[in-house]
Amino acid sequence: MTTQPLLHVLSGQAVEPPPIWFMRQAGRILPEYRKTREQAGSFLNLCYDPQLASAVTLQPVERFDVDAAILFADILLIPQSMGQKLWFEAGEGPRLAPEIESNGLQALAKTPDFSLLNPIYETVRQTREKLNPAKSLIGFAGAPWTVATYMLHGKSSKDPSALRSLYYQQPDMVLELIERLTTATITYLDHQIKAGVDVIQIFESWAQGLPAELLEKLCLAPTAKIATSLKQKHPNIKIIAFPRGAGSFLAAYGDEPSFDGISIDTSVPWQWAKDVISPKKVVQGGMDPLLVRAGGPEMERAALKLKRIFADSPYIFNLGHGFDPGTDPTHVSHLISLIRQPL
Ligand code: 1CP
Repeated sequence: MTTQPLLHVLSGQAVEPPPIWFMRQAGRILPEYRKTREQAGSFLNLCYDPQLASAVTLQPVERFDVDAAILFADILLIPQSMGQKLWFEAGEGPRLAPEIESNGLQALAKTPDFSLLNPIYETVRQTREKLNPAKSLIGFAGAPWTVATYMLHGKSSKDPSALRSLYYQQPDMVLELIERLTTATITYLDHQIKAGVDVIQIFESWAQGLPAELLEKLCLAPTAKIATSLKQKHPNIKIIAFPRGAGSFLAAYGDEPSFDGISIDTSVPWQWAKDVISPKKVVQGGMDPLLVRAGGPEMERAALKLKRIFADSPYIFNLGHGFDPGTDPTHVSHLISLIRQPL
């Protein structure tokens, strides 16, 4: 019998109070994170330094007593191991070069160097060793389409429709890239599980606006392939899919046997998720991160409403996306104490 509330709920049992963790709980809002990040010199140095990355992974558990730690890393380490250069422009975000849209798949290394990812597994080992056994350690990766969007344009695509057009113009190239990412991601997550993570979350951050046919082909099918393969190797691993912006196509995610949990974004109606997804999968998240930034009565009202809707169903408390960087950590502590009070 597991003592981890997150694993308990992911096995399909309602837990009261619901387990709590937050997306981007480590890197967005904590002053202690900023200190460690400074010590590391750069974000990527931090990702590849197991001792410091492990310290940062544990910080939110130490400060907030959340039920899970999420590995400190990034979804863009995979393209780096596939041969693209990765760096971060201050105030602008990630850059990958050479980008694939104009250079084709030759932009990638003939032989990917997946040994670059070894320090990440070491972070997992060190973290699992230090983490309280009642807390879960979540490993993660980006879903292939989401990672492909950065690889194709070499940066964050503010205009996702350009990527759809690219797919319609060069479907074979995009599908080949997704296929390679799927294979690499299976290996990456398999190693995270072997190193000790309890749960995997797959982030599909750029599903929004895709027609259903593409959601099926580019998002759901590759994500399900990853999850199915991981479950074959590790039958007890729990897997949460987070297709942000998938709208009512979430129902199809609910039908995929290899997922245990579905994380819902800010736009998903809670009652709809409870009625349509809860009978099939554990629902996670949903609350607007900007409510936590605001704090006060609006945050309190929303938190209690969410808790009421999912009372008696297996549910993981989380937000509809990562914390807003301007969020005051005392709002987070207050939110947690509210969720942990009986209704
Ligand atoms: O709590 C944590 O911080 C955990 C570690 C974590 C995770 C789970 C980081 C650290 N990034 C991620 C996931 C991630 N990275 C996603 C999926 C979740 C989401 O949609 O937010 C995505 C899309 C990325 C890509 C990425 N990496 C961006 C987004 C750019 C865009 O397109 O808007 C950025 C800015 C990064 C860098 C990054 N990753 C993590 C941190 C702390 C940072 C900031 C680096 C810095 O400038 O110091």
